[in-house]
Amino acid sequence: MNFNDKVIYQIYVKSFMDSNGDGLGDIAGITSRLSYLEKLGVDYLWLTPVFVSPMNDNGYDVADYRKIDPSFGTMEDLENLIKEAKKRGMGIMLDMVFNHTSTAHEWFQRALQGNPKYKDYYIFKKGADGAPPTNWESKFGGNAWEYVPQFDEYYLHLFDKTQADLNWENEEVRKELYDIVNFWLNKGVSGFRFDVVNLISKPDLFENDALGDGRRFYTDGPKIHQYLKELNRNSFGQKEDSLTVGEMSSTSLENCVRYSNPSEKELSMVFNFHHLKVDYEKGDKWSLKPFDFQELKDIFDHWQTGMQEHQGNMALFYNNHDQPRVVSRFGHDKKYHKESAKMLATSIHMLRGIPYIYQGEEFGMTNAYFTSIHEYRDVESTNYYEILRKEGLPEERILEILQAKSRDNGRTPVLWNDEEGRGFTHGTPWIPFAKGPSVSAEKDLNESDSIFSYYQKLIKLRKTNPVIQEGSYEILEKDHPSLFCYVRALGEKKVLVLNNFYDQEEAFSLKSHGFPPVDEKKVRLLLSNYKELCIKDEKICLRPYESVI
Ligand code: TEU
Repeated sequence: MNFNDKVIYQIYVKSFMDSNGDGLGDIAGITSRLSYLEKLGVDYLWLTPVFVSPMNDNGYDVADYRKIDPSFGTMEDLENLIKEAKKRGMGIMLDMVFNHTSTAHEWFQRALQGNPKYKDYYIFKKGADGAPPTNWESKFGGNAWEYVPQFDEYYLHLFDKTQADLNWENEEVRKELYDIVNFWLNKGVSGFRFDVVNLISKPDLFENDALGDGRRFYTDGPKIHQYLKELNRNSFGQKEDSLTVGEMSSTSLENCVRYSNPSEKELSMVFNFHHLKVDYEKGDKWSLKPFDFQELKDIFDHWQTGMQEHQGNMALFYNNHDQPRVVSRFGHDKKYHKESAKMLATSIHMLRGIPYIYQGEEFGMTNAYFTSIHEYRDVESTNYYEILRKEGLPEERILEILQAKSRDNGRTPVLWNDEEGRGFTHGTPWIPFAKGPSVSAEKDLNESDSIFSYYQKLIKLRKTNPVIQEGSYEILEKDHPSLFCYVRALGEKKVLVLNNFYDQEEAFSLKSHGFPPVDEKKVRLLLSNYKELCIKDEKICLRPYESVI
């Protein structure tokens, strides 16, 4: 099935809406906000993991894939959400974390007791000369192997040490996972996100890397395509209309084409993160660097053209629960808050692919602006705080880096209104509210030029224009220092998208790109984030952060 007319909304459950006053978002909270989501016009709601978990990584450490964590509610709550969402034309997508389980999972506990069947569910290896099997670093800092004294062996954990990697080589493991997907399909779930799914196939040989970076050994690993085809065939592939998206860490275009080209029968679409590393200094996330606009465009262009040429399908996004808020990152969250929020939305929604909106983005939520380490909750942030301290960085510098880079920037509770508890909770929120510019859903919705209404229009444009769903993509003014411009084309129709990423006025000449002048008949304004089109000397002038479609 083709999903090009669909828009997906991501819900970080813990921070979306608290229905019972314990300070934690929950499933019943989501149900209570369905009319808001229906009004926005989205088709699917992707829920981050709601399964039983010790919550060391906020649910990405699953201890039971078939049960709802009590902090999020009950199975009945989820069934009710599926039913109520369906009434409003929305499907529910669940987040399947299949690269690893929590060490609290029964399988791992049995493995620790020495049960050979379950030990083979994980990746246990002998050390080498008193050191771990390899020098690979975990994504959350430190070595990726944890020592288990009773076996004199180590188990692999690419993420936290409480997230043990599963052994996909073991057919029993793969079958267990298919059954889990089928269990949820039978509950009426419409789709799935598969967490870091391109890391599941590990190499035959575990070797050291000169710099301790093991990524080249396990990223898009040797049997990855075989495993995904098998997963497809044995579970969601049997339901034609289920939507699947794979989260692909440090992946390649070539592999993403295979993951998402329908003829390969693997997944419906893929996330990749190359465009979100353009503010990393030499690949290091824990550094500060203004984002490289040219690099951002080059990456978009490379992926748009490559995926189009080979019929791959891209998930389009800037925000999620692992990323700082884009309006604070590539936009201007103070002086041009509204303009830049809308411009960034335009730049991504009009591309070829399927757009994702992350909770709060639709009314311009910003970074957290925390000033003390005690405000952070994320395991990656607190680990790196310690690591950077040990490296000798001054406290203020570390806090400055966290302020820009921490995953908690995207995890503060949704600001529904201006009351105490911000419409999110009647209790104490599990993490402080964002301290940035004051925004709220209610405030935004009350304004005639709300960011929310702009998102509604973008969604409507996609739904009513086949050219946005199916059209080809081509970049214009490739090297322009401030503009990201592209054309989508289908048959006789063309949609021209102009985005100014900076606060200086720029101009775009229709004529020199072969377009007729703006008039009622041939060239029509579809949408802009400014009130009226500005034309000077037969050129479209693009004011600070202006978008014109
Ligand atoms: O994220 C995978 C991932 O690649 C990021 O966590 C990334 O490593 C990190 O942001 C680096 O800065 C997925 C989930 O989205 C994330 O929340 C989980 O923590 C992770 O997998 C482990 O399950």
